[in-house]
Amino acid sequence: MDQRTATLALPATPRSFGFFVDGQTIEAGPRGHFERRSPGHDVPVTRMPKCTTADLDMAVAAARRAFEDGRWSRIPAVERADVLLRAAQILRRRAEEIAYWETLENGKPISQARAEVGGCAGMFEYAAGAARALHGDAFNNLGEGMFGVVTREPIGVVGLITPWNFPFLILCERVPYILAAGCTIVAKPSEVTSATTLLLAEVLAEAGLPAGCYNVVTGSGSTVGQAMTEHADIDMVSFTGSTAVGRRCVAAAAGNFKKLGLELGGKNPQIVFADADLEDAADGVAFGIGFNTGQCCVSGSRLIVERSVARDFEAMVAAKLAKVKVGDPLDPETQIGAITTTAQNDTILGYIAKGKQEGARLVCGGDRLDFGRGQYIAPTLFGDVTGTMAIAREEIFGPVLAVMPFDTMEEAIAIANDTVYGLAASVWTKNIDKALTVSRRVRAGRFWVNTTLAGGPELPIGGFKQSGWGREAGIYGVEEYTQVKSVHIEIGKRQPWVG
Ligand code: TXE
Repeated sequence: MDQRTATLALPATPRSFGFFVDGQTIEAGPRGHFERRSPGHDVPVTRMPKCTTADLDMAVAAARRAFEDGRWSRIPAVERADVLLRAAQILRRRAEEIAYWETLENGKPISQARAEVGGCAGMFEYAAGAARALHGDAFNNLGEGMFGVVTREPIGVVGLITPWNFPFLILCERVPYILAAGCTIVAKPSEVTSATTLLLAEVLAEAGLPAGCYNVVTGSGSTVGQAMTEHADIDMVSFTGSTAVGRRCVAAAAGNFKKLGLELGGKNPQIVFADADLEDAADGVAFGIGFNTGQCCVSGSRLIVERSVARDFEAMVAAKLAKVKVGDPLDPETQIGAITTTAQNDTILGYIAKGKQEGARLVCGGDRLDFGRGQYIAPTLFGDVTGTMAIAREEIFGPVLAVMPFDTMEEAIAIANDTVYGLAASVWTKNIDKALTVSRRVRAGRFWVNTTLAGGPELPIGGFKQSGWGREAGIYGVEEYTQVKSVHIEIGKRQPWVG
């Protein structure tokens, strides 16, 4: 049977992983394991070493040695590019295996995981080019006796803390760019989704990345993650996760003033004008909240829709959501899989209860779906939501959409900006003036016109306001992991200070 059209089988026994330091896989041994159960099937699928802060120290020391001796940071960019291109080829070859473990640990549909791994290979290809394109600046306007050059240098050892919603995609929106800049890495994946971060270590080793340049320490956020943000020998931490932990990272980073990249929460608006292609917009809005079970920092979780079409449009979105195929993540037909963690499942159900309590009108969904095993929630839509309700203000991180009508463009912009977050936004209209005005006035790091959740290796990712600091991906994402040095070069003899 064709593997890509059949529902895949669960592993017979959970797969045990070691962690990865200085080119070596180290078994858990006396550290013990975390066991991960598939959220879609409620069976154990992987076992990860419970690493300690001593393991982190060992990984940081390896990354520091690798950085300082220049085995990666000082080789010609074309050689770095070769490794990244080989990694892309290996990723494509091993895509099926990576997608399988991603789906088992995360609960996302296998078809989506496959597409994500393909996208990740593209990130490596783009970053290979960016490694070679990265350059500084020259100042030939300083007079006869002086020439100025600005160089970009890799920032050093980067700690990478990633979440469970896109374990591999978020990793690959960073790793190739960090490597392209010439840095070395210690990665700490979420304790519930570490498998594919470790599989990437095998891919990079096979691609020829020197030992010590990519290390993975598995462990809890409160121990290994916290120690990483405090570590005196890490030059920069890139953190993706909750705003609360992001705040802790800022405090911890003060120790050695390490640079931080932060991608945090979002409460992203979808603004729909009456003149939009409403069929297209309804599909986009349903995708924007249903994709990855709404567990995306860029999910479009607030539908701000022109009042004249609000009720009809709400019904169109509800009809779309009712048709989406929710179910077994290993079934290639599935569009929405399981909720990744039991804590997140409880959080989402808690917000649904709160929405009802606060007087929002439940249009569709609103409950868990019972498939006999695993945790699933029906895509949910609330009408009559006001700006003070929790479901309008707080990041739910689940398939729950809040509908808020508007009368004028000014009002739509005001509602869109009435949030502490600023990660992403979409506008749906066939009027170019409205599209441009809204795109300029909404405060968000990513903006979509007549589409949503579009991405790729070229355009940068990151947030305004409390959604974060810095940018990942694109040439900006490579530059983020560099620092600039100014070099003044005297031509001829300098003007003496002492006569
Ligand atoms: O995130 P945490 P959680 C949001 C979303 C979700 C909420 C909670 O709203 O409901 O966060 O999710 C590591 N120092 N997002 O609790 O705890 C942790 O091990 C250093 C938005 O899972 O922030 C994991 O690797 N690191 C989001 C990573 O941080 C620490 C993605 C994220 O976990 C740490 C995920 C500490 N003290 C959740 N504590 C997005 N922006 O996409 C934990 N970690």
